[in-house]
Amino acid sequence: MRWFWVLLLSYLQLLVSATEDGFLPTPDLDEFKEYPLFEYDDVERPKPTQGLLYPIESETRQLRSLDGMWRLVRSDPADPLQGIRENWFVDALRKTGREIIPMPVPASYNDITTDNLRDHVGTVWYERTFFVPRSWEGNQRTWLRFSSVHYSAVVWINGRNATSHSLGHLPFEEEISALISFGGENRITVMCDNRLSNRTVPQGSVHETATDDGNVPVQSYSFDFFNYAGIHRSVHLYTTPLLHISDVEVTTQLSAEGMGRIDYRLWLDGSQDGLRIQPSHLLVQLRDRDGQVAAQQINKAVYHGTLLVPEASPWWPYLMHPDPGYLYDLQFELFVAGQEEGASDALLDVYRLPVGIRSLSWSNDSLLLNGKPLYLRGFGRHEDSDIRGKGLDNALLARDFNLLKWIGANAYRTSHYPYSEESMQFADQHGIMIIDECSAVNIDIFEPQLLEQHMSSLEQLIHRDRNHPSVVAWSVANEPRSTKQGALKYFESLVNYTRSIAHGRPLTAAINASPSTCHLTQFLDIVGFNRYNSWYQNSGRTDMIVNLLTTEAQSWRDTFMKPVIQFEYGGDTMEGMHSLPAFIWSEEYQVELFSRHFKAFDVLRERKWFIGEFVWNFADFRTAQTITRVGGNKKGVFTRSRQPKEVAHILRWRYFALAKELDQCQLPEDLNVYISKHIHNEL
Ligand code: GCB
Repeated sequence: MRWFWVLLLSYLQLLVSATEDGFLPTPDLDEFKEYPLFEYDDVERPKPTQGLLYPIESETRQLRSLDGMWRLVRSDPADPLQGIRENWFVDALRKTGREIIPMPVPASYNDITTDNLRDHVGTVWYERTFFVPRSWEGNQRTWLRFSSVHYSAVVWINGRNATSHSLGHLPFEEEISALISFGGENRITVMCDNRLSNRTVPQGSVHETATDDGNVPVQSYSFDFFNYAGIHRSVHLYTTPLLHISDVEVTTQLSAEGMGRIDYRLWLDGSQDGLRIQPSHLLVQLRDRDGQVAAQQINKAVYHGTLLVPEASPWWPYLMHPDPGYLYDLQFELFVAGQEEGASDALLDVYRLPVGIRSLSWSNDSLLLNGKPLYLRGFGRHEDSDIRGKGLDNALLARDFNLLKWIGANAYRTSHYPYSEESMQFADQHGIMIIDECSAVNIDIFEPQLLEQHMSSLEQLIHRDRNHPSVVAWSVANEPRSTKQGALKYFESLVNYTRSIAHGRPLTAAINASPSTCHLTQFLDIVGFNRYNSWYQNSGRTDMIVNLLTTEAQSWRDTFMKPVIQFEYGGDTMEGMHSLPAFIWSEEYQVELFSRHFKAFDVLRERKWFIGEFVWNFADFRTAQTITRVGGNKKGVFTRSRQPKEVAHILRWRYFALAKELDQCQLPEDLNVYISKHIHNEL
C-alpha cells in the first residue's frame, strides 16, 4: 500500500500546491499564445500498464457489478479539498451534514438534477455500500475495477485508500482483498474531480469570475463538447485465483493461402509473492463459433506462443464480406500439479478472449486489410445522450450500432477520447473499423508535463485496445495547435514513442492546419484532415466545395505522399427546418452540402491514395453554452435521440453504393422506394 500513499500524496500536493485557495494553477489558454520552446528529452516514458483485462466470469473467476444507485455529495466549488481535510471518506457521507443526491452509476452527474450541478466545478463525492460473500475470502483475490471516471478519482474502501487515477475514459483497477470485510457490509467512497488544467488531457482552465453572488470558479475549455463528469462506466468487483492470468496480448495474421496465425503472450500475477503455487502447464485452445477446437497448444513454463489455423475464417469489416466480424474464442487454461501423488493437474485459472484473425498493413498509398485496400466510410462520433451525458448506456450502444449498419457505414473515429470497452467489443462483433483516438483534443501549450500525460493517454489506450481486430489506426490528437513552433519537437517525441508501442497499427491524427503549416503530419502514416467547406468557410456556398476540397486533398498528398482521409466535414442542421432553395441550418442545405462532398470524394477516389470519408457528426451532441450552438452541436446525421434527419437517407444511398461498387455487397431491400413502373432508382 505504500506506493498508494505516495501516489495519493502527490495528487493532493498537486491540488494544494496550486494556490492557497486550493485551485489548480490553470491559466487561461489564451494567455499562453506565446510561450517558451521546451526540450522533451527528459520526459519520462509512461510505465507500461499492467493487468486490466476486461472483467469476465469464468470457472475460476467471479464477477459482481457495483452499478446502480449511489449517493453523491458535492463539495463547495470554492473549497474543493474540504472533504480531504475533513476526512469525509472515514464515515458515511450523510455524516457530513451535506445534501445527499441519489446518483445513478454509470452516468454523468451533470444532467440528472434540476439545479446547477450541471455546471459544478471541482470535486463531488460518490458512495455506496456492498456485501462480499464470505466464500470470497482466503484462496483468491478481490479486485475493484472502474471502466472510467472523468476526470480524476481517489477511491477509499471502508475509509482506507484503495487507488487513484487521473485521465477520463480509461479503466483502472486495484486489488482490495486487504481492505474489505468478507461476509459483512463494505463502503466505497470516490472523490471525482472534473477540473482541467493546461497539463491535463484534454486541457482546460479554471478561473475565478465575479458574479452577482460573489466570486465563483468557472471552468472553460476550447473543445466543442460538454465536459461531462462522474463515474461514466461500470464499476466491477471480480475475483481471481492467487496466481492468475493478469494480462494477454495477441497479434494475428492471415496468409494469402488462408492460413491464420495468432501470436499470444500472457502475464501471470502472483508468482512473485512467495506463493508456493507453480503452474504445471498452460493449455491454449482456439475455438470457432461452433465451439470446435481450431488450434491448440500446451506450454510448460512458457507463456507465449503461436497458433496456426489452417483455412481460418478471417475477420472482415461490415459489407466487405457476407460474414463480417468473425470472432474465435481464445481460451487460456492455467493448471497446477495435483496435490496427491499421481493426481492429475488441477485447473487454476481460465480467461477467454474473443479474437478476430486478420492482417493489417499499409503503404504510402493505402491501408490494407487481409491484403485488400480499404475505403473507409463513416463518422466522427461522441459518447453523448440526453440525461446520461457520457454515461455508458447499453440501449444507446445497441441503437447506434443498428443505425451504423442501417446506413452502411464501415468505420468511425472515437472522436475525441477512448470509447467504452463494450463499444469496442460491439465493433469487433459487427465488423465496424475503429480509428481509435486518445483524449488529446485541441491541445496547446506544449509543456513537457503535458507530453508526459499525452504519452500516458496513448499508452493506456493502446494497452486497453490492442487486441481488438476492429482497431485499424491510432489517432494521436484532434486539431492540436500544430502550427505553433513548439509543436514540432513535441510531436516528434510523441509520435516516436507511440510508434514504439503501436502494436501493428498505423498512426494518424485529425488536423485542421494546412499542409504547409502543420508540424505534426510529417511524422504520421496516414494524413487526416478536418475541413468545413461551405460551413465555417464560404457559408451558404455549396458551389464552392468540389474544387476547394479536391485541391486541398491533393496538396496534403503532394506534401506528405501518404494515404489521405477526410476526418470531418458537415454543417449544423436543425431537424425539421426546411428551405427551398437551401439555406444554411436547413435539412435541404445539409443534403446539398453532403452531395457536393460526395462529388469531390469521387474525384479523389480515382486518385487511389484517398482512402476515407468521415461525416461530422453521427448524432447531435451537447456542448458548452455558446452563441454558436443552439442546444448543442447540430451537425448530426441523426438527432440526439437517434432519429434520422433527411440527409441520413442520402448518406445511406452513398454508403451502400460504395459498398456495392467496391465489394459487391447485397443492397438492402428497403433502399429503393417504388416511384413508378417507368422509374427504377436502382443502383
Ligand atoms: C471540429 C472539431 C469538432 C467540432 C467540429 C465543429 O473541427 O474537431 O470537435 O465539433 O469541428 O462542429 O465545429
